[in-house]
Amino acid sequence: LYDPNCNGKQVMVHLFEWKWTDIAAECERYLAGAGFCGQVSPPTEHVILPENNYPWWQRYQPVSYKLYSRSGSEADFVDMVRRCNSVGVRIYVDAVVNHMTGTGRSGTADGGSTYNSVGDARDFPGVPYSAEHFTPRDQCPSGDGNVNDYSNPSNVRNCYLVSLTDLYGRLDYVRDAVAGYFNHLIQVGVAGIRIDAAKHMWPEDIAAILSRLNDLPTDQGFPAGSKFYVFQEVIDQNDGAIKVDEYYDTGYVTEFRYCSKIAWGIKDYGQLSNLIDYGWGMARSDRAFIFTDNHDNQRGHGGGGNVITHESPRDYKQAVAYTLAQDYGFTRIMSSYFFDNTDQGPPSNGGYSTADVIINADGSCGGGWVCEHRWNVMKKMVEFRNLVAGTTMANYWNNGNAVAFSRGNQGFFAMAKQGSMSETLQTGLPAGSYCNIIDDCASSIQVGADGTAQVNINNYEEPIMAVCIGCGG
Ligand code: LM2
Ligand code: CA
Repeated sequence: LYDPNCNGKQVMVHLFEWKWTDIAAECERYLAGAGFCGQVSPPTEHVILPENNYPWWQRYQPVSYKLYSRSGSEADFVDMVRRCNSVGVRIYVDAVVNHMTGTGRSGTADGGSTYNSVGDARDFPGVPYSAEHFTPRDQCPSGDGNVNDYSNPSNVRNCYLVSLTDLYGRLDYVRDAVAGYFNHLIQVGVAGIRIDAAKHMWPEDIAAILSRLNDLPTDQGFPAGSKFYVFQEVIDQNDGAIKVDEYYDTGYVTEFRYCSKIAWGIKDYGQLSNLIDYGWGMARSDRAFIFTDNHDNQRGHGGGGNVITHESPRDYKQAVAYTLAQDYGFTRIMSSYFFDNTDQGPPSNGGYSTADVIINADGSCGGGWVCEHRWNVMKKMVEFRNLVAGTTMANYWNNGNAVAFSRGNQGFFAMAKQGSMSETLQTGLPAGSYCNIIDDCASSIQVGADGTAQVNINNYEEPIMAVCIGCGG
């Protein structure tokens, strides 16, 4: 439940809207060597909306739990999970189980299942669900049946989120159906899930689903008794009745306050000293699932917010580097595609067919894919985070323009907002010479017997130093 089952690795990348065939290849050619695990987009059958030009959010309107989506078929999905597992890259699925499609929709999904939510109909024969499996209207204290009062948990959890047909999670039938979907993922070899819209589900309903799950399969390399890793999407920005700590018993929780905090800290380095504010109610470290931005808030969805994204590369590198250097939470990196409008789907071959990810000769991506996870700073900081795992931050120093700290006596990190710094600092490291992995060892520090070193940074675009025992080896 709390172990990402990622063989000790500390970071996952969200390969937003990638096809299964591309992810399988990426596991083998990049993620395994770079030390990542990976989150994928919802694999279930979903609505198809040509009238909205096939937006990315089609996949947040499931039609059944058949594994047939814009990213590929069940056979492609199984092949991806198995190939990734065999190179040590664990896969986490984005699971949409609070609801099915929006109201007023009908048609046939890409895996062949029909759906009808027009009027009072709630027909999803691919599961199957019918009207009695959706939250009764008298359970929702809202005038129009939609979520509109975040101060009232019954409103948030029993009403329809942006008119999405809300599953009645109190029913054993619904719990069994969702658990059946998850047990299918487990049998394939998926290591865990993001629970989409968990804030809109009752924690006891989530617990009841999880209590029905099998252990992870030993034939996919999981130690006997391994549990499905769970991180729950709970957007708690101190603006409503639902708090992240209600969900600690059922897994990790997304910590969206971290997104605003790191954005603020990069703008004003002095604020980095107060990054984790338990007075704000931020989740405890062993339950916090953190990221600088996600697929929603990078495009103003899911509540949006002031977040730094790949569109400001210099700030973004600092934000991700700091996130990976410090010791709070379990971390996820975003891997995006470029977009002109906030609904736009992934790069396509025309219409609904998602384009391949292009890998350029220099290792960057083309064809409209950003691939932040392939940027040099991100790759190196993932190496750093994996190697210093288990240590805590120490020797913290911050003068408002530059910041530095050690990770126990294993690693040392420094960053300079204006692009340069020159300071004698305590590194916490044993005496010796250590090279900066961020600039591929072009610079280094000499640590004396007392643990101090002269720390110089002179690099405007990537003003970051990371050294550690074992780094760059
Ligand atoms: C989430 N949080 O709990 C995500 O933060 C949010 O982005 C997801 O919505 C939501 N869960 C449901 O999974 C996304 C997208 C919405 C989109 C929904 C459903 O951000 O814009 O809503 O997926 O596809 C769309 C339309 C909306 C319409 C709805 C239902 O944008 O206008 O509501 O479909 O037809 C009438
Ligand atoms: Ca609900």
